[in-house]
Amino acid sequence: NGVTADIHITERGSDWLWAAFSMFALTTILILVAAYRKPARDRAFHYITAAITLVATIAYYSMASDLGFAITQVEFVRGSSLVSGRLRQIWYVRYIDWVITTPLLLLDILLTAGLPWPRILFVMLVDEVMIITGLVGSLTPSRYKWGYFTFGCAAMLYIFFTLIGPARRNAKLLGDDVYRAFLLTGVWTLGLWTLYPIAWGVSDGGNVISPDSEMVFYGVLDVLAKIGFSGILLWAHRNIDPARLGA
Ligand code: RET
Repeated sequence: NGVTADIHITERGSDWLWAAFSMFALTTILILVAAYRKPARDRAFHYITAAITLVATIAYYSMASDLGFAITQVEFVRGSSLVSGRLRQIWYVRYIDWVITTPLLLLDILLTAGLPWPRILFVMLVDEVMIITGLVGSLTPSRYKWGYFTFGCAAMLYIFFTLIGPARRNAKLLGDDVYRAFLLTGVWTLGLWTLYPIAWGVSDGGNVISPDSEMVFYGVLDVLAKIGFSGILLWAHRNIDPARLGA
């Protein structure tokens, strides 16, 4: 009955993770090189963004080495009923990555929008609720995991409404170049972040796809949401003085 199915990634899964590791490592180096070519006072966004890709580099080092997971019982569908007892690898190391990096991604966007710092801090804390409910839910064997998932989705919606409402209105007041940088990074983020709960639903949540497929699904999202994001952000900021944004 496949009691021990879905355990461990394959050799090819690991190869893909090493490729992603290399992309994150290279991006970190490139961002730091770009940072040192600027005056020290203009490097705020470079440092935040390099921290994001550096943390991802370490997370991918772990996963490529088949480290950073726990084995948990999950429910699965057999015939027409939901039975429990099958085991699955839960990659908790990705949540440790996200709990550090997703608030920093929001910091990049909300500093661009020039929101007051208490508001930025609060949105970052709500983001931590989103990630930690996802982690606890993923380690919960029973269907109570979907309760955590629901709390996480509510937190994500709060973040989205803040981006679409107050952050967008504020960015608009700061001029065309800032508004363009905000829109590009904001739309990129909204579009990609929406796919994460779907990936969760078919992996840690519903146990529908194998750990290898999970690595491809989340991996592509992580590369776009971190490396793609960094490129767009730093390019859009090339002529904006960070001091203008209080950064
Ligand atoms: C979880 C499950 C709980 C509900 C929701 C989730 C959303 C996660 C998101 C993660 C974004 C990660 C990024 C990583 C960058 O590399 C925790 C999966 C809503 C949005 C951008």
